[in-house]
Amino acid sequence: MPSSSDKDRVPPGQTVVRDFPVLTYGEVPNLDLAKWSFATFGLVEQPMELSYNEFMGLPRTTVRADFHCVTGWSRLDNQWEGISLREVLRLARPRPEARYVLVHCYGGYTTNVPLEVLEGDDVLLAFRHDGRELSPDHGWPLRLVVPSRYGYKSAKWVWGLEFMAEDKPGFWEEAGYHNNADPWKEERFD
Ligand SMILES: Nc1nc2c(c(=O)[nH]1)N[C@H]1C(S)=C(S)[C@@H](COP(=O)(O)O)O[C@H]1N2
Ligand SMILES: [Mo]
Repeated sequence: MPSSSDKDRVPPGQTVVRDFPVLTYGEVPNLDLAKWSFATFGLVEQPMELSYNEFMGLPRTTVRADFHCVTGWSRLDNQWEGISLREVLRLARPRPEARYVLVHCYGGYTTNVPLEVLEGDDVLLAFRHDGRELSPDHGWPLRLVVPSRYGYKSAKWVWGLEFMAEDKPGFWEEAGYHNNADPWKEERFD
């Protein structure tokens, strides 16, 4: 519900929307759950490749968070259900040298996030939004949600996390969008 405190919740240069816009570069990938998997690889003690059922068997969490797209819209009070990134990190066990993660998506999209940011307690791999399964254009069956950064870090159709010692720009970061993407600092472009 909107309230007078909305103002403190909306970062500079953003406008609140009530609908849920779709922001996708390119096509919505056509995915088959029987072939779908989720992987952790790179600098981890326990590389994994989980089937859909294996992934869905992990303990679940719910996060309520605002979502800010760099193009200027913010959607407040999203309820996300999924698997906490902390749970994935607990299983994968990043090596001490791992400091950055490149998030890989079906369709080829990537985004880079520091490991420290993924350790935040509001970061999750979500399969439900506002009480419903994700729709295909919002990332079904699985998307990352990183509430503390602009939306381009919240990768849709995720298939894997690559743990790295050095940072490596993802799709929009390579194209000139800000590497850190903190909406409260208006880190839109680099
Ligand atoms: N795979 C993939 N993930 C993506 C994108 C994309 O184009 N491809 N767009 C990003 C951008 S710019 C934003 S703002 C959010 C938008 O999420 P939504 O379409 O569910 O609103 O998804 C992000 N994740
Ligand atoms: Mo965006």
